[in-house]
Amino acid sequence: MPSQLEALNRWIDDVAKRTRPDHVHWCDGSEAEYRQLVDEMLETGDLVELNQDTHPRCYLHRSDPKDVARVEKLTVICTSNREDAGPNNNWMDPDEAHAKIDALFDGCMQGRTMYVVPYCMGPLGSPLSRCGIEVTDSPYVVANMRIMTRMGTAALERIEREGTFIKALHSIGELDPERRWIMHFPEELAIKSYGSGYGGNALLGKKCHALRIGSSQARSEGWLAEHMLIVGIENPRHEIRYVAAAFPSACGKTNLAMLIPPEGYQRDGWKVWTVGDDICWMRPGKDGRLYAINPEAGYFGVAPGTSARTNPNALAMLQHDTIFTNVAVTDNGQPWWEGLDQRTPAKDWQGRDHDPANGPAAHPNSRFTVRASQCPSWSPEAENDQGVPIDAIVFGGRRRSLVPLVMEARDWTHGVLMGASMASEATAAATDVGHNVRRDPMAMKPFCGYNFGDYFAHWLSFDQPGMKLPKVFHVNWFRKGDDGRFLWPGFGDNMRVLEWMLKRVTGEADAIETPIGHLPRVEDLNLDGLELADGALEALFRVDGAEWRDEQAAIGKYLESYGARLPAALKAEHRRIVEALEDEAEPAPLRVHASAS
Ligand code: O2Y
Ligand code: MN
Repeated sequence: MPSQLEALNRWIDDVAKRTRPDHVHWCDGSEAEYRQLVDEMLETGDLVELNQDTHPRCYLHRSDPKDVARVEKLTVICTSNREDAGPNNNWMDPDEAHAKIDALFDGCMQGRTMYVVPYCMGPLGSPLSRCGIEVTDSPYVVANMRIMTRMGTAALERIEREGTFIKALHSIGELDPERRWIMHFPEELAIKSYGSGYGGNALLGKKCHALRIGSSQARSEGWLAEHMLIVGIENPRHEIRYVAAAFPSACGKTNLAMLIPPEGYQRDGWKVWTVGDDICWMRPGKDGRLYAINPEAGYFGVAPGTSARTNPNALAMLQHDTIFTNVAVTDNGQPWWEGLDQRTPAKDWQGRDHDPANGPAAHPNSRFTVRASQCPSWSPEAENDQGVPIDAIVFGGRRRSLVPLVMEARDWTHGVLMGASMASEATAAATDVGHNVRRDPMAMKPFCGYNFGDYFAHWLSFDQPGMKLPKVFHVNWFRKGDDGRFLWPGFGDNMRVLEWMLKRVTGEADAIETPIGHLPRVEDLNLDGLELADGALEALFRVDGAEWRDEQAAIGKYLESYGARLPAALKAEHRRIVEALEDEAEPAPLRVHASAS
């Protein structure tokens, strides 16, 4: 048997033979190495210095204008059996996929340096963490991986000790959208990505490893790799309870992860601690609870919309040591994006003089990359090797109508169904039922590395005797009134909903039972200091029987698309809800004082 180091060296030699770089650099992850990379990128123009007086060690990267986001249609799962990838993924036969992408890799690094980047997803000493090696020809990717992961010598040492790692090969190639693939080989624990230097396509530790390969590994090893933020909520008795929450993009995930409680809550001693803003790995502990780590060490957040009102914590952390990608710049060299403030930028994301006729100044998917510990609400528990115990799992989507502000699943199976039927508006829709709403189970549609039918079964399998599973909730911050305005203020006031959930966890609050889940009683929601429009509360919790029967019909159709792989228990749970809705002509339009279990 070759040692792990020999196997690694052989793989690196093979890659170098194919890609033919001028130099090979093994990254140690040191500060000196990072500085050297930054200096080289400033020299080549890959990075532009921002105002170093107001934003020390902050830089701007402008990506190729045709390379600005993840590309789902070029993202494939390569399994021997097509059914294992499922209808939720693009599929390619592994041999065909290797042949296709290896042809692109041939000689692609000539004239470039090949960087070997050992990284660890999760705290270096945690049994929940997993390692990988990304080989890339992009210094921008290396710099981002150093912020986003535990990268360098310590990760390499763990790989040598552990004897296993994900092989992640990346080249920016020609940045040609016609010669671009993001391929995953879960059976080989390998990733190959060619032709993009952007975010999820190129920082292979993130979506490719921590979610697509991670979810498949998690299934075989008995844990969960989820697209979830993790927050700790500290109450005035200094007890901290942890919540994991899954939302599709554009639902304010980073804002919720860094929430600042309303003034009254702060006065009473409530605090929010950020463990993670995007990805959560959870596994059962000896006590039957689920313990979670954030496999990442940084945030790759969307800049537009981030402001002193929406996310003061994020704004504070972006004042230094941050790489910005595709934001605009003010005339004094500061980063700028839509929603930040009233200033007019000088240059847009492509470096052109700003002209509103060209569209937004910052690209709508412009990003910041920053170390997680720079966030004022960062939780030191993010470094806990054992992870944090999760008391509540929250699913959510953007729904202008139909879906109440919050509801609680009656049990784990119902919670899994809630997650499996999650949906969010893709565009401003006239009506909330039908093709404008995209189903996005557990917010994992673009990220689950295997068949969703098997994934739902894996979720259900955690419901075993002795397990103390989290309570499951569904939220909708985005319900609108007849006047088209949001009924709920969101942001810091979402704390009120989180408090109700945690009261449910500790048995301190009652609830109203409806066919679709348990709703809060008004007296159990802390609404002190909150001014809502007349009738808003009733509208936020209205459950319309006819609309919900239509919704359940749409959910049933969607679930059927997973055919024989759909677990019978999930089908039965769906049937139970359909029948309960049929039994009740008009379920529970906010019964303020009625109470149920
Ligand atoms: O467009 C990209 O490549 C970034 S995608 C992304 C980045 C950070 C967190 N979440 C996401 C996502 O698409 O869910
Ligand atoms: Mn995400």
